[in-house]
Amino acid sequence: MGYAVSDSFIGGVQRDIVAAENARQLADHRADYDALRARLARTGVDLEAVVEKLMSLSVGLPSWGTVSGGTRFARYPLPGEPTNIFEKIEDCAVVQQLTGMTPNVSLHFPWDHCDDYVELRQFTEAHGLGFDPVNSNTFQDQPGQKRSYKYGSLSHASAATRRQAIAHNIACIEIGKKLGAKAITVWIGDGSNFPGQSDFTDALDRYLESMREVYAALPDDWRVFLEHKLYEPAFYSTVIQDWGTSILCAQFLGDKAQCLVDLGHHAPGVNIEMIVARLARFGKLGGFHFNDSKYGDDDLDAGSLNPFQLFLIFNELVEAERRDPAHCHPAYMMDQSHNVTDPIESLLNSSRAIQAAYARALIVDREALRRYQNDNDVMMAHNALRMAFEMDMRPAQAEARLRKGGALDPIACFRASSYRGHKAETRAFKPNLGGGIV
Ligand code: RM4
Ligand code: MN
Ligand code: MN
Repeated sequence: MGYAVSDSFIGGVQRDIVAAENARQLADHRADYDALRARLARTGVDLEAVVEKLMSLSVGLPSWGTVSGGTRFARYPLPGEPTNIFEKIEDCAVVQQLTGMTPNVSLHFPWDHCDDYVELRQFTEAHGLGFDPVNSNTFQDQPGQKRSYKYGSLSHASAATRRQAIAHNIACIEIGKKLGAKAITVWIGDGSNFPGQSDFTDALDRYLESMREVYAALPDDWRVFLEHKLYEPAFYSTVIQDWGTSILCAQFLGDKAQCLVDLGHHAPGVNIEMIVARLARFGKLGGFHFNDSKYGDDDLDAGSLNPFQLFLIFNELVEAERRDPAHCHPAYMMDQSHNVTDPIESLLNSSRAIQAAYARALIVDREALRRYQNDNDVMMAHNALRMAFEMDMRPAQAEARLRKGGALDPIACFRASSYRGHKAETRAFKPNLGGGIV
């Protein structure tokens, strides 16, 4: 196949570039870190403990997020972008190399189909990566596919189409088993565009019946994540449209079924952090798709528009973990579409934004917050969150990256490496200029 692993192939950014960039910034970094440590110590926060926590943060990379995304109008491909799953893994390895916080890749089938999954697993592991949940795709027809998903998949009125969609999900589980993944995320585009087109209850019943079969194919140590989204591609009704339907379905299916929250999949203004708290309370918070959104499922870079919301979400995640450390382990992933930036840079920057939200959530004075809440001291309760959000935690974040062998300034290293320029010379350029999100 030509994807033999060799030393020169592994690790996209030359180690000496990272070392030189880190050395150049080290003295400033040390001074900033010491200042932050002293500042936080005055409020009883141990910065070392925060850095330890940051070092354990793991956010999965979406294989599809390594390629230039697009809108339904157009796509502007980037020379040097990956053309297959092996090249996507190479790019993910760069993000992990520089951030140390993205050790797993989430694959999407059939987009990431390959002939030899043993080879893919070895290749991925040789690049220092593993696998997060696999994703099925029954929202699109594939060449040669027998039955169309135009009118739905797992909830389709035709039993034969439902069988095809069920078989695809089970095939994804089989691939995931070969790769060492432990979960499958199921998002369907099923719904309707016209009032009257579909019966809400029948469609949901058919979905549940199909999902029961997918659920039955899960190995003992696997989970299935149900991902809701309010609209698109269906513009009138969607079968799994919100977290209410999602948790009901997860409860119907059983313990291995949990809900996945994609930050772009809610109506504007919805209190997503509260959804997180509710799902966690009932043991159904399975996973996360990080991105940012202004209008709908925009798939913008995490934290680029609303870092306060991202912080409030992490605040709930930290709370949930504190309440139930044995059970609350949501799988964190990014799900973004990079339309106008280099995807690697977007993934680096998004990692930083997610890490920042977590770092700030970790320094909330929870005892004081509880006290203010119980005393109905509204302003001080609010400020307990605001003060943490307004703290510049970048030195702690950089320290966590450094201790994991990463970069003090990931984007500077990436740019210094000329990685993309090199790939533009060596990778085939197969531009798909048509519309479509990926
Ligand atoms: C959907 C949803 C899914 C993702 C696809 C590409 O809107 O977010 O998670 O797999 O897009
Ligand atoms: Mn998603
Ligand atoms: Mn989405």
